[in-house]
Amino acid sequence: MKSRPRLGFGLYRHMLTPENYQFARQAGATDVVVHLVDYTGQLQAPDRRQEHDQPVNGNAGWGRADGDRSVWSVDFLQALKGDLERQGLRLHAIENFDPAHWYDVLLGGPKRDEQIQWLCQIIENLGAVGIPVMGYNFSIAGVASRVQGPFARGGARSVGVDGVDNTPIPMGMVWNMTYQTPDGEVTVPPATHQELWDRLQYFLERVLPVAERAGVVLAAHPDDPPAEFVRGQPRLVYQPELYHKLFDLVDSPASKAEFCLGSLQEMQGGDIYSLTEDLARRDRIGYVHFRNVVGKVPNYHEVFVDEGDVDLRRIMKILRANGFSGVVIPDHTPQMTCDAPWHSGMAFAMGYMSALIADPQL
Ligand SMILES: [Mn+2]
Repeated sequence: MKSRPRLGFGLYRHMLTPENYQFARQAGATDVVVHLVDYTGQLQAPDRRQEHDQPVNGNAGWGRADGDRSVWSVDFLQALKGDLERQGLRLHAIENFDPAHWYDVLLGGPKRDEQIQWLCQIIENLGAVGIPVMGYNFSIAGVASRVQGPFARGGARSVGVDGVDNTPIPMGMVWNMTYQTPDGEVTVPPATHQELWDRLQYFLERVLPVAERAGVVLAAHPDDPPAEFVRGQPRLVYQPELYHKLFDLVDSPASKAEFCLGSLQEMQGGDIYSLTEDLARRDRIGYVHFRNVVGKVPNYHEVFVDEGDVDLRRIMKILRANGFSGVVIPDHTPQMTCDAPWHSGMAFAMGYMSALIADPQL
C-alpha cells in the first residue's frame, strides 16, 4: 500500500502571524515546521518584512542569537500549537536550536554539560506539548558561504554557493550567528573531523535517551553547503553515506534525518535516489526539505522545484513506495517578481508538491 506524505509549511520566527497560518492552510498545508531562532534580528524595517528568508550577509553572519529561553517554554509552545490548531494546522516540528544555547556543545567548550541540560529540557518541553520532531544542524560554521542572485528561471532571485568561504570564524560566532560580541583578533580554532564526530557522539549519547522518553524525534539536517570544510571548520554530513555513520554512532529510534533534498543533491558523491529509498525503508526520515538545485558544491544555485537536477517526482514515488507518511516542506524557494516575492515562490512549490502527493500514478 502506497503511503501518502503530509504537506507541511515552514515558518520563520518573524512570520508567526495568523495571516501566515492562514496562508499555509490555503496553500494546502496540514502541518507546520517552525523556526524559533530569529535569524533576522539585525535587520531593520522595512528590510525585515521584505527579507523573509535567512539573510545572506557575507562572513559577518546572520546577526545576534538572542538566546531567548521564553519561546522554548511549555507555555509558549502550547500557545503556538493552539494558535496553529485553530487554523487547522498541526505543529509537526521545531527547526534548529539557538546558537546561544549550544555553542559549547558544538565547540566542545566548558559550558557543554550545562547547555546539554537545557537542550534536554527543551526536548522534554516539546514532548509535554506533543510536538513530534526537533530538527537540528550539528555544525560549527552553519549555513555560511551563501550568495544571492537571479539564479532561477526567469531571473528569479535565489541563493547559492559560488566557491566556499574558508576565512576563520571570529570567536563569539558559531553556526553563522554571534552569541557574544565577536573578538576581531581571536578566531575559533579549527577542529578535526574526528573531534566534531566525538562532540556529536557526546551530545547524542546524552540527548537521545531523553528524546526517546519524551516521545520526540531528533532530526539531523545534512551540511548546507555540503563541503568538507566551511570557514575552515570540518563538516559532518557532507556526503550521503555519512548519514549512515551518524545513525550508527548512537543507535536510537529517536535519531532520524531532517532529509534535505537540496543539500543532498549539492553533495559531490552518492546517489540521492538510493539514499531516499534506504532511509525511508528504515524509517529514518523525520521530515523532508523538498527543494531543487542546479550544480554541486562548490558551485550550485537553488532553483524552482520543477527545474533542477533532482527528479522530485521520482523522489516522491520512492517516498510513497517505501512507506513514508511524514511531512514534506518546501524549505526555501526562489522569490518571484511581484508584490509578494516570498509567498508566491512558496505557493508555487506547495502547488507542485500537493499534486505529487495526490498523484494516483505515483
Ligand atoms: Mn534544508
